Amino acid sequence: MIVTLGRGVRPRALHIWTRRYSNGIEGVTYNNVFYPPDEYTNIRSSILSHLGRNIYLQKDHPIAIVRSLIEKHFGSSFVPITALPPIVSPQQNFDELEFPLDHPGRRPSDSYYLNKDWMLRTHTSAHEVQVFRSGIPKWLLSADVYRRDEIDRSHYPVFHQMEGARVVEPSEMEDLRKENDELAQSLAAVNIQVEDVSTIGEKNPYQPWHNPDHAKLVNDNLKHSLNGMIYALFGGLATHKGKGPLQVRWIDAYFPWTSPSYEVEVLFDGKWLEILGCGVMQQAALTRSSVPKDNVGWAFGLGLERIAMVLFQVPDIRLFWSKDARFLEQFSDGTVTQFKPFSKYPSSSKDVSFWLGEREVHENDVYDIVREVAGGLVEEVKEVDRFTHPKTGKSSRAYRVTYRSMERTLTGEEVNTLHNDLGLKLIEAFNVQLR
Ligand code: FA5
Ligand code: MG
Repeated sequence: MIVTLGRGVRPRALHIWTRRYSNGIEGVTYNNVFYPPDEYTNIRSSILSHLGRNIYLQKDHPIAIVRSLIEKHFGSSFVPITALPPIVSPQQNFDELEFPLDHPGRRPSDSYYLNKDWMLRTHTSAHEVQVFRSGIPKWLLSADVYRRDEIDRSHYPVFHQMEGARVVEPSEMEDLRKENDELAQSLAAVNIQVEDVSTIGEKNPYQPWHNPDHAKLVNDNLKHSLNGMIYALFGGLATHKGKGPLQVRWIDAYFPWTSPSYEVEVLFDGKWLEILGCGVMQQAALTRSSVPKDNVGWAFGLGLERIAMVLFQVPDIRLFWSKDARFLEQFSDGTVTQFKPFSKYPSSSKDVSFWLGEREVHENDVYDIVREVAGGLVEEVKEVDRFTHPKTGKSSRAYRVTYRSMERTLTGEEVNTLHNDLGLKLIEAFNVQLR
């Protein structure tokens, strides 16, 4: 992998940026391809440095362990797919999946763009059409995904998803009926309680062009397959803790490329945790992949970090990126063990407040600057105040930044330097005035 900044293909240090564009980016070269910047460019070196880390493929890494557990559960008939490059077109990430043009996910405030034609995938669904087109009927695709989001212990701009999908031909429907009966029987025999509050109907319909019997068989297969997977992952935990059955909940959802669509939640420590989104593939998306029109398919996308944090009891999502042996040496392939915190180092919270200039500033722009300055040393950023002066009409914002290293105690001086640097970067990027 080569990540270079600037016009040449010559690799340069990631911290070298020229100030040609508002965010200081001259352009990115990745795998020998140069992506010229334009008004969409909002990618930063703190994000680019994650490309190619591939922690979901790393031996004995918790994210890779969860991936393998799921692949093992689905068995060898589901083809595992990995290592697809993270740079995709907005066509792949959105258009091929029927996203409307005004969908908020398309905004540069929510997604990372290299330029208007290329972006970092925001979900593994970006590869659905291409994989279906290859003709593989059952597959599991894992990858790193990128989203501009808030900063706290469960949100990091890079995380991992696994996409699973299956397409069924009309001639296979009778076998699917038998398979569904068997899956239902084995689920009835284990300690799982599935609450299904989803309702097929006007808001979440079967597709009118489907054979209703086939659509229902595929829909049932989706539900049984995912309940089985969830039990395989979490069932041991619930039983182990003697807390009664594992509780799973299915609720209606909306995704532009599936109908019906669902989200699945698991009750964990008294809270419902969203694990995945899924549904019956919209036929338009399958047709785009050259899948014959009487085939019916399902797809799901789950968050590997969400599952790993629960299974391994990892309290902060940043730990997955740690290169510290005290973290990495605790895990080994094929087994789920509880993370033993090596220490909780002290945190330090500091406020930064500023008057906005001419420009509106999106909170995700602020979070990206914090990541740029503090990297893995920031635990949380909270907006603590938004104010508009009644006379001058000037607006101000205040954020509380919590710094903490997962690996050592930060000195007061270090934190002050980071925080001063943050102030300077905010001024530079948004032309704001510190209060
Ligand atoms: C999607 O990304 C859809 N592509 C899922 C899908 C696939 C639907 C196929 C239908 C068919 P969503 O944005 O809800 O949906 O994310 C899916 C899962 O990724 C979530 O349930 C969660 O487990 C995980 N996830 C989402 N955002 C984050 C985040 N910021 N940090 C960690 N995990 C996340
Ligand atoms: Mg969701």
